[in-house]
This record gives sequence, structure tokens and C-alpha cells, in this order.
Amino acid sequence: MKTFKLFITGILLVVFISGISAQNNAVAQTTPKSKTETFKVYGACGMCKTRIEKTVKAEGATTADWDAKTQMLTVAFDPSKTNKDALSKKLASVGHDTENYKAPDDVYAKLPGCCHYERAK
Ligand SMILES: [Cu+2]
Repeated sequence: MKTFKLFITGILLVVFISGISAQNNAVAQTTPKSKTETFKVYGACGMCKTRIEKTVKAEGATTADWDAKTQMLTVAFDPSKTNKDALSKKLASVGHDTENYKAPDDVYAKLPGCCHYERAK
């Protein structure tokens, strides 16, 4: 009888604990995660600002703000959907150098004249 009671207590404990972890999982799934990163994106004018912000938003950023003066981009995104590296790579592919990725020369050359920012050597 003693073993039986212990057995039941054990089962109840397992049920109770798995209930709690299931609840935690539900909370984790319904709460959208957001991460904010700020990094350098080379650009020059208002057209660059539009292009940079549009590009990262199309790539999964929820908010984006690029400052033409400091050439710093602040982005917020869901880290389960995208990351700084992917956003940075995408920006290079549309003509904007970043800290880690360089835009292909031909893409940079095709940018409108006002967008020809000074490239890092
Ligand atoms: Cu521009």
C-alpha cells in the first residue's frame, strides 16, 4: 500500500510538472520576441534611407530607422525570423556596404548619383 501511494504521488508530480512546462511553452509561443540592433550602413541621401528601411522591413524587420548623418541603422526584429547578419547581407545586395558585407561593385555603380556614398577602402 505504501509503494502504491508513493507511485500515485509520483504520477501526480509528473502530471503537475508537465502541466507547468506546457503552460510556459504556450506563453513563449504567443509572446512575440523582439531584438533591437544598431549598426553602420553606408548611404548618402533620403533615397538611401527609403531603400535601406524598405529592404530590412522586407527581410523581416518590424521597425527600421536609418540616420543619414551618422549612417547608423536601428532595427527591431523577431530573432526567430531573421538576424543582423541576414539583414546586413541583404543591404549589401541592394548596394549598401555594412560593417560585415560589401555591396557588389556593379550594384553600387547602378545606384542613382545622389546615393554614391563614400565607400570604405
Ligand atoms: Cu541615396
